[in-house]
Amino acid sequence: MNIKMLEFVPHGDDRGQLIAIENGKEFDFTIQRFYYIFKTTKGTRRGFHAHKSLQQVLICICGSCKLHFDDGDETMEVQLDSPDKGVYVGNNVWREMYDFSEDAVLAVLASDVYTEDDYIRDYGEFIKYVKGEK
Ligand code: T46
Repeated sequence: MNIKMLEFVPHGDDRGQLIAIENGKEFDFTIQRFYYIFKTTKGTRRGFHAHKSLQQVLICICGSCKLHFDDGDETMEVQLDSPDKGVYVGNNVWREMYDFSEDAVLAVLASDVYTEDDYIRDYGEFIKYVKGEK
């Protein structure tokens, strides 16, 4: 599956921790967009789509959440519960985000600007898309 767990090394001292992410260091794409999901409603499940081209890195910078991934052949569950942990999500991966803690802030670094045309929001269509492409 086009998913990779990432660990960021904090610069820590007696004042606290700092994590820096620079283009070309932790993953291959150039960051074109940053967005974050917060104040999620209790019990909510988001996502339910795949991207045709977009690559992203997801980091739960506060609190925790879980992620469900599906590439049409296999599924995978990931828990993000620390700001030094991230997950790279390549294209053609169905994703759902769930079990957000009340304080969760899910930050996302993306390889491109927002384009609705890049989304596949219907699971049946996604399966046809990936099966046709493989
Ligand atoms: C993803 C997961 C992890 C924008 O206008 N600009 C943006 O950059 C984004 C990401 C969203 N939007 C608008 C589109 C919708 O009207 O914000 C609204 C909520 O977006 P969406 O329902 O797609 O949110 P999620 O949480 O289901 O999915 C988001 C990203 O869209 C998606 O790329 O991988 O987070």
